[in-house]
Amino acid sequence: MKAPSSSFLLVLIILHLSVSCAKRQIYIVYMGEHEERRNLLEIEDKHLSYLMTVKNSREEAKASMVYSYKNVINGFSAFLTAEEARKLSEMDRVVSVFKSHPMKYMIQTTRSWDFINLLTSGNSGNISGIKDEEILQKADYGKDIIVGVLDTGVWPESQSFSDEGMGPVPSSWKGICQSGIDFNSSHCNRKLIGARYYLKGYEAQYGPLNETINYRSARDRDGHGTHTASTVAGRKVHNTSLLGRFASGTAEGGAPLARLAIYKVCWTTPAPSKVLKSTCFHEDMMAAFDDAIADGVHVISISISPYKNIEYTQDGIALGALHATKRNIVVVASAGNWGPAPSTVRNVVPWIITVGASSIDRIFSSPVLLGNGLKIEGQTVTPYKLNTVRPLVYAGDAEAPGTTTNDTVGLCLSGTLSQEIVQGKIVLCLRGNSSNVEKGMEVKRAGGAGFILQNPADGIGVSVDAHVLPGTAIFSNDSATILNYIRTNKNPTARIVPGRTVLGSKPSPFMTSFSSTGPNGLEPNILKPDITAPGLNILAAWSEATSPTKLFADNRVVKYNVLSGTSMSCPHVAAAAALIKAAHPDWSSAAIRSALMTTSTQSNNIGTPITDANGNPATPFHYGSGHFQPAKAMDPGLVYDSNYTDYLLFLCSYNNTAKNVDPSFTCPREFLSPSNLNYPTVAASFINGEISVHRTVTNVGAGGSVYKLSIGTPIGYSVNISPTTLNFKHSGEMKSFNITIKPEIGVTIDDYAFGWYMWSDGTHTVRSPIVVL
Ligand SMILES: *[C@@H]1O[C@H](CO)[C@@H](O)[C@H](O)[C@H]1NC(C)=O
Ligand SMILES: *[C@@H]1O[C@H](CO)[C@@H](O)[C@H](O)[C@H]1NC(C)=O
Ligand SMILES: *[C@@H]1O[C@H](CO)[C@@H](O)[C@H](O)[C@H]1NC(C)=O
Ligand SMILES: *[C@@H]1O[C@H](CO)[C@@H](O)[C@H](O)[C@H]1NC(C)=O
Ligand SMILES: *[C@@H]1O[C@H](CO)[C@@H](O)[C@H](O)[C@H]1NC(C)=O
Ligand SMILES: *[C@@H]1O[C@H](CO)[C@@H](O)[C@H](O)[C@H]1NC(C)=O
Ligand SMILES: *[C@@H]1O[C@H](CO)[C@@H](O)[C@H](O)[C@H]1NC(C)=O
Ligand SMILES: *[C@@H]1O[C@H](CO)[C@@H](O)[C@H](O)[C@H]1NC(C)=O
Ligand SMILES: *[C@@H]1O[C@H](CO)[C@@H](O)[C@H](O)[C@H]1NC(C)=O
Ligand SMILES: CC(=O)N[C@H]1CO[C@H](CO)[C@@H](O)[C@@H]1O
Repeated sequence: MKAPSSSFLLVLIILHLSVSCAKRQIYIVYMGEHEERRNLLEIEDKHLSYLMTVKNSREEAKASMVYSYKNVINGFSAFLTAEEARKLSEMDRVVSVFKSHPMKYMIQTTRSWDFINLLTSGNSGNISGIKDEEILQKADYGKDIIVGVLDTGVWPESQSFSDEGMGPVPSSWKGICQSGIDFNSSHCNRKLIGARYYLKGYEAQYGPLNETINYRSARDRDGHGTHTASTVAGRKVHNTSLLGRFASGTAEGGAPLARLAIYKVCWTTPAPSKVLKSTCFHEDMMAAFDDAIADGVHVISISISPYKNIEYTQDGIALGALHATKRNIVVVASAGNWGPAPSTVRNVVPWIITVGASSIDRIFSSPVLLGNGLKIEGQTVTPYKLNTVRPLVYAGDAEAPGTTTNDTVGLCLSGTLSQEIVQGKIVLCLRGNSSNVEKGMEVKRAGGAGFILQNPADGIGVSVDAHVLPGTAIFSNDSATILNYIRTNKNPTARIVPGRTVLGSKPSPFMTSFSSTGPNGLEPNILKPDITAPGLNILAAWSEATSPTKLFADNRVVKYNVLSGTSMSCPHVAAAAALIKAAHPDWSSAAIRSALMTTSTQSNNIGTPITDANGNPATPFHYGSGHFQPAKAMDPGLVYDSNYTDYLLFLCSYNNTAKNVDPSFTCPREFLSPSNLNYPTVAASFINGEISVHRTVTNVGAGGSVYKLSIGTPIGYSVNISPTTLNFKHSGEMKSFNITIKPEIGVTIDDYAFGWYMWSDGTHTVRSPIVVL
């Protein structure tokens, strides 16, 4: 099992509803957008009148209604049978009707932002000639920008959300601070300017919220939402660390003066489990989008990604994001933690910035010293130390009879270890079937002194945990070495060196093995993910209502915690988008995305190409355009712009689906290929002959600049771009060019090919990857 520890995933368990009428399910009846602001009661009445055409009475219609979307998104969600859904889909003004897919969702750091600065100044040279502090000043630290975070809520008492010294709430803000359990308007401030919660979908599917396992309010029980929100916009907090020992330093979000609006859409999964897990539903997320747009957020950060790709027109996140994009709200989402297998990237619509996860230059070194003198590298953030030599045992040799099968031997699953054998020893646990922290809990239960954990992911990236006992995680390939030592020695022993934080690790960044990868499973002609940012072992604020491991049996409380996942990289990019928005309030969401992507880097801190976790060169399927460099993105030179109309034209070429989101739009008679969306990357499926795509760039730098072209040709193809020089007389001017890609004669290509092209005026470099599929 290569999935990362479930402690950093928001997971939705497949539901088996045992409702009396088995075929009743939640559907979303989507009606596009509201034409004008009307009386909210009238809208709900109107929605009810649609429902009444398929239900027997007004009461029945009312009882089946889950949400009426009233602000921007027009539509409602309701319990329907397949037949009722079909009838509604044929009604006037109904754009589409789709099932709310019950699916799995996955759901600041001291070092990660410093590391970005290092990359900009150290690795790529002082090209922009501006220090990062100056950039932050130029963006006023994101002062008037409002970032909406759709997640598990927030722990408002965290110092990261202090509003000390902050100016008044921007006058454009129209949101609220919704009261609920342990949360009222006094919990909002000039930093945390809004908070709302959505659980009608959750309750419709799971029954009433068990208030002993979560707060009926925006207060965070899980920790994930507090972590992501503080990564976007946490204040500077000195001397933070995990458990006083790890990753210590100053924690600060990427846009420290930006405002936060919290939309709680994920809730504790009621299924029995030793670890707290959370669930998010489409209909709740659509309601949050509907409010966030009306409230006046500028950026939306959504560290939630579906287990499976959902068609664009049936995906609550994609639809909500389209309405947001129409108003130039930047939507940033996580790519998913389902890597490294190909085509695992999620949130693939072209109007969302999709973020992969890479490492930073910090490790938590805790090697294992074997009795034979061998030293095996390991990492940990457990506060417990066991710096003495102890007998070492393999879990597979320490199990109570009958508790495991051939498939589960050695995995330290709950209830398997024999206390008699394990007592006082260090236990080697193999990966699979349970999370890292659950394995630790089992070793502790059986009286083990410490444990060595085989890392679930292959390669060099190790996601660390604050285990409940001494322990360290080793590279997955090293477990065989330790097992061999145990097998060939009568009295095997080991010592676990206590963990310590080590900065400046090289090479960095590398792509994490869990980060979801391309090609895009829905529309391969749009490259996804778009970009990568730090997502491995990130320290940020935490909920004091859960433990750092999220194990129910762990009673520790921490203010900051270390987590890994694309959930952690997404808010880094959201923060960068907020800074750009602050510096360039008139830029479109596509221009901001373009600025981030075309200025990203493909090399690491030793000046070589960024690799995957196994040391092989990473490709645009891992990182899209590359690793973000916020300072450079402030001044990109040129941008690839697109607007709502362009996205609808894209949907025309995508199976003619524009009518499924906006029936007022008429597709042209001849569709261009989806590759022609004016995107900052080029992905094109090769059919035969040649591929030709069109691009337009807008000069956002000074007038009088001349951009020259350079090309990195994909192996086996020729690339022709015309013209090769772009002369801009003034700022705001647009220039178009065509890209033609042809296979070289006599070459048979049976794999993906990667290349790039770049415009440069000597100061700015505007780079785009090319992928031929
Ligand atoms: C970068 O260059 C500018 C001028 O080109 C200089 O003023 C600045 O100090 C340099 N910054 C660093 C970090 O070297
Ligand atoms: C909000 O709750 C706190 C307790 O958490 C209480 O002291 C305060 O009076 C409440 N404020 C309002 C406006 O209800
Ligand atoms: C609510 O959760 C608690 C803690 O998990 C559990 O003991 C209790 O039985 C649950 N109540 C209901 C009604 O499910
Ligand atoms: C920082 O925190 C640690 C542990 O929490 C404490 O021992 C130390 O004195 C603090 N340092 C400063 C400068 O406050
Ligand atoms: C389990 O593994 C043992 C030893 O490798 C083998 O003898 C046995 O047949 C296996 N059992 C099953 C059910 O596969
Ligand atoms: C395991 O992988 C790491 C990182 O790739 C490498 O440094 C180490 O030598 C490998 N160990 C073995 C036993 O192959
Ligand atoms: C969108 O951009 C296109 C150019 O790509 C332009 O022709 C069109 O007017 C724009 N539409 C809107 C609504 O701004
Ligand atoms: C779009 O077309 C492809 C094949 O052309 C098909 O696999 C896919 O299911 C279609 N999607 C929709 C939304 O119709
Ligand atoms: C790009 O190609 C199109 C269609 O082939 C053509 O009409 C257009 O003039 C070309 N544009 C440039 C800038 O070469
Ligand atoms: C329930 C479960 O996840 N079982 C898996 C345990 O791990 C083995 C391999 O390690 C899988 O084959 C099982 O499917």
